[in-house]
Amino acid sequence: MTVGRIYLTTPIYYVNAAPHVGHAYTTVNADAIARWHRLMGDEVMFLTGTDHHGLKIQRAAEAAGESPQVWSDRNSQAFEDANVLLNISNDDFIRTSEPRHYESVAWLLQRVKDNGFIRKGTYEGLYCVGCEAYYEPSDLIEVNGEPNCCPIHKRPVEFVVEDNYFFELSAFEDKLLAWLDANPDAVTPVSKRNEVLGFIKSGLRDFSISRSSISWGIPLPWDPEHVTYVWFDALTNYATAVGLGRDQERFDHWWPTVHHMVGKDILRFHCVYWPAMLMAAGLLPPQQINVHGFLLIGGEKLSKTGFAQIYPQDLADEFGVDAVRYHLLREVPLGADGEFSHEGVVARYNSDLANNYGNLVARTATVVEKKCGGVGPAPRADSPLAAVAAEVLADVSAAWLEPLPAKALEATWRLIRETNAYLEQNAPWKADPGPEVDAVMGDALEALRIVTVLTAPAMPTICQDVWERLGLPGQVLDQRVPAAAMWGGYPGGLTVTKGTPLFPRK
Ligand code: ME8
Repeated sequence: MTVGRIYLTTPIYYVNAAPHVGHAYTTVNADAIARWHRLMGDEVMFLTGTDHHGLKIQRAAEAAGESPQVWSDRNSQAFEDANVLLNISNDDFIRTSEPRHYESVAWLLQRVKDNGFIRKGTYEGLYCVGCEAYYEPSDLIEVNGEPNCCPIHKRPVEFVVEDNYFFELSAFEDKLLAWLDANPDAVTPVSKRNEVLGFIKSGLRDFSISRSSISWGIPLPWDPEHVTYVWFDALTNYATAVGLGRDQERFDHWWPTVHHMVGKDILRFHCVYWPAMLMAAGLLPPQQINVHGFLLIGGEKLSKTGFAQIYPQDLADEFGVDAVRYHLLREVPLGADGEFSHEGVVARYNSDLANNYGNLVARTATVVEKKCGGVGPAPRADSPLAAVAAEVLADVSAAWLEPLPAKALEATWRLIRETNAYLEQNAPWKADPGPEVDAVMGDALEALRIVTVLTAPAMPTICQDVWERLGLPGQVLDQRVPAAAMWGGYPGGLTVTKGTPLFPRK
């Protein structure tokens, strides 16, 4: 079920604060999906990065007494560090302050202008600096008696009047609807697709793409007094990284396969503005946009400006990197909002990792050591676990491609649970060494091998460790599914090592 080639992206994050688990949620999910595709043998390009322009960044730099370039490039490092910490396998990291991006943005703007979709006008509007977006009065809410607050940042918006260039989004209503109609999977999940359809059908307004009042941004090629404002700049990063306007061959290679993963806060920009901008330039809209919900703390969106903050490093110190990755993938399935809590991490760690996967590894290795002389027996072709493993492989493969990592892991854990139950039923630890015990342990080792291949995109380091404990050679991530996850791959005769507990109980 290989897709052949896929170009995966995360949003580029604003550099005005340190990365928190909200960012890690998106990046780890995209990373695991990228790793699954590599495991399938697909050609993968995986991009993440940081967003450097805009008023928010300019103001933060000014407050620190630094140039926005220096300030934003330094802060971007925190995101690269978080990627290293979380073992993110990105092939590129883009900063919108880079020369390659200036070149690609200028190319796109000029192309859209030449095609007649950019015009000059005056803009009056209510602007949220936090979102870097204009709001309609009807979108605004009252917060603690303060009217006209942004529904996301809960702070008053600003009234702005200026000469701007506009992108003629209104010209794309029919084309966007036709695109969504022809591509039912272009926006997932379906609830978010419906939101996009509703937004387009309610009527699209042209949006401002430039500002003359600030300097920190990319100058318009035909009017350098203006800088490109935020979304035309930020969204283009995805095209920059594969050579838009600079390397046509590379762009043509990757662009038709692009899949964006984004939070629901930036759904409109990715599912409406961006496809229209691409169409205006005569380019293909994204192949797929996967929109997820928010991690919440006590019902509130976890954000860098609010009080509710949890940093990946603190969790990694306590639970280990792979357990943090597992939690981010498993606890809140992509799509809906979900609570993130310390108690939740402990509970899932204990149930799924310590009591299930960790326990299966420990008890299997212990019995092989005690009853099979430390050498793993081969599995039986007609093991009752073989049928379960086949079903699990089909479910897991389908779920990763939806893409729903939480569902894929849930399906994988079925094989873990059924193998633990099979061991309990047969209780090889009570039996005398012999063919019966060997048969049961061969089956358990094989199930464990399959589970370990299927879990490797989620927990690459732990799974490599288990792979080696099972005596298997090479790298688990160099295996190729589906072949490597089919029953019968464990050869028997390998030395099995018990090692220290993988997931000590919390
Ligand atoms: O919007 N739960 O950057 P940003 C889940 N630069 N995901 C969360 C989250 C939470 N509580 N908090 C943040 C921007 N995220 C722009 C994007 S893209 C061309 C430009 C994740 O730093 C989620 O992916 O505000 C969300 O969409 C993104 O971080 C917003 O990051």
